[in-house]
Amino acid sequence: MEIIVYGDIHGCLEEFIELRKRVPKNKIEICVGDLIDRGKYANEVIEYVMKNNIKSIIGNHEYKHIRKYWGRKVKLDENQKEVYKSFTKESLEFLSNLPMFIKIDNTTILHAGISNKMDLNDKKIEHILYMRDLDENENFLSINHDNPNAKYWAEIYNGNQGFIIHGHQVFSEVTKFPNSIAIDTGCVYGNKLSAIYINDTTKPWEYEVFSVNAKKEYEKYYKKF
Ligand SMILES: [Mn+2]
Repeated sequence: MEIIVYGDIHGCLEEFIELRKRVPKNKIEICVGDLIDRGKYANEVIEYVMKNNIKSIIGNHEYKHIRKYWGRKVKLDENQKEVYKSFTKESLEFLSNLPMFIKIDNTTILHAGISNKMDLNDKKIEHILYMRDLDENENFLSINHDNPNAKYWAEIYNGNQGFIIHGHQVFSEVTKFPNSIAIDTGCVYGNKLSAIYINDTTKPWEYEVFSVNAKKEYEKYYKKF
């Protein structure tokens, strides 16, 4: 199958529309999650995705808003409160029905990452929305950890859940790891929005990259690219 996968959009609708003009046409299009928050547009991005029949998986940002919608106890920041208010019922329903991951042939699309101990068929797989570093026993570490032996998950991932396309962790360029590709190039932080075109989902390591530069720095990144 031929697919296009887009990195974290985070409300950068204008760059997303530009990027769609540059990628091969009439393919299955999939967003890697984090369509919303931080950037200028939120409900507009969701409506655009729905209208253009673009697929998406859940990112940690969607998950927060969905849990709010489901009546769970969630702490939204000031910006997220405004974003939440802007959602139509249709948009919230759309977000509520997104899958945690999409697997096509040997290609797995998920938001953040996975460890070799996890199975996508497990019941509790929320960590795939937040994964960054693993400890020496390959256990999940939260974002503020101070473990000096921590490793970024993709450096040790062995491919047992398919070749993974993901976002979440920002890299200045689309970055290939042994069994995965990171495609969040930090558009909302003023860098660029990227997509990859995979011509055959049985061979996802053969891909082509497309990018458009961010129109501006919408939010400050915590470190330099
Ligand atoms: Mn993100």
